[in-house]
Amino acid sequence: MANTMEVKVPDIGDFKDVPVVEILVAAGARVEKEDPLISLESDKATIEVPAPASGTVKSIELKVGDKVSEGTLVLMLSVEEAAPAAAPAPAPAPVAEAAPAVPASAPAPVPASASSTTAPAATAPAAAAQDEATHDPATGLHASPSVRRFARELGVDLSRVAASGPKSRILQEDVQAFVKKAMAAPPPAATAGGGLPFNLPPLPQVDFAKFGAVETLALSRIQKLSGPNLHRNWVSIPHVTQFDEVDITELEAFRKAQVEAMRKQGVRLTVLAFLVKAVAGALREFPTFNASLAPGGDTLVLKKYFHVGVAVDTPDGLVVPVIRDCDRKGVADIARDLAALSEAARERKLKPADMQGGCFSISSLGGIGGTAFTPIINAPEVAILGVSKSTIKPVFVDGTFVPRLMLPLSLSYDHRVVDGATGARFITHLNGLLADVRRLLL
Ligand code: CAO
Repeated sequence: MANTMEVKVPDIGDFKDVPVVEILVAAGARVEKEDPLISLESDKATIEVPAPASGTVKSIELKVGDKVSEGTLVLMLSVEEAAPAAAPAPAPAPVAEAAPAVPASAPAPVPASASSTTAPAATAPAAAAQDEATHDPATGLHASPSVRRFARELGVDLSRVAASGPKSRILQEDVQAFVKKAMAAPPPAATAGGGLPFNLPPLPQVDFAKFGAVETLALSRIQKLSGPNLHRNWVSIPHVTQFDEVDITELEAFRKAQVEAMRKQGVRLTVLAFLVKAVAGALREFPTFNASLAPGGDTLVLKKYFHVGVAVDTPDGLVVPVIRDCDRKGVADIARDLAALSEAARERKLKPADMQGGCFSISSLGGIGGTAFTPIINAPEVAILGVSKSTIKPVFVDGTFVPRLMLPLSLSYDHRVVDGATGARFITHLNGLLADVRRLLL
């Protein structure tokens, strides 16, 4: 007949209010007498509380982080044989006497350290007993307490360690191999202030072919090169994207009036050249947009030149050649540079210097479509302008709706450098420059 037993923290010597660092079993799990149930860790010792009898865990009565002393209720255990209604778990030393043999594949004992010892009463055999691998149904992990302790000391998340032991058991060597690999890996992308922003679990590995036909396609060289940089920029820069719409009706009328004359000079005049010019004007007005965070993240490097990068779509992927000194160039010269650089990009003739020194980038998808998007900042720049397709919209002017050509803008900025009000002022200023093309001449 099954009895329910309260399992309490046994005599743990002078230790009081010791934090629970690990719960080694879950409700519903079958445990054998002496199996470790929880780990406690004071600043001097690690103590594992063993099961006083074999049975099934009915409920866990504490959680990781709780502080416990002798007599604290650990869990409720359903035991087959008659048992006292309440029993403290045996002290670690007696546990050793009843401990099962350590399997041949058991990891080497963890070297003793000041921060990791057994409980005062524990003996060497006790430590060996606690090395019996336990399976945690909650996490699916199979590892002995000493391996768990070893991993904990090194700050290793066991769910990220590949198991090489029998029945997918994680061995001490597996933890060591994991740490070696992590140490050999290149340093993680640091933020301007240093440090890694996330510690995420690996993505699930899915066999897509199980669900239907698939084919694999290698990423292009440019995609392989730019992917890690885009990822770094996306996770390490706090992006804010500010949207706006500019009335470019007048600008478009002016552009159309010039297109033919410019074409005769070999210049293809699109709205993008005006945008580059307007951005240079806005950068002059808002110096923190024409800046980069210095290493360490405490100071801003303000640039006194105005070089604007333009994202160009090529069959191999995206590249960002830079148009130099846009503040000093007219719109026609900018259009000429833009055409030359985008042609060189598509013919793979860009030189590394053509893609260096940019202060701010523009990514225009206006020739393709879409209403808005959230461009990723091209670090170490602090902002980027996304441009979408202009469309004619009804705009309420002087009491009536009139058709106006509206251009959607999406400005992403680094919120460590630019605050929301400055972001809104920048885009409003840019809007004003584009809405009244004469202001671009000033
Ligand atoms: N709204 C409406 N029409 C637009 C427009 C806009 N915002 N921008 C351009 N157009 C029109 C142009 O006027 C042109 O029309 P015509 O064929 O009648 O002359 C047509 O769209 C194609 O323009 P374009 O794209 O060839 O020229 P551009 O100067 O606007 O852009 C370049 C040049 C190199 C930036 C562009 O070709 C390009 O590669 N864009 C993609 C950039 C990109 O992929 N960004 C994404 C980055 S994130 O992955």
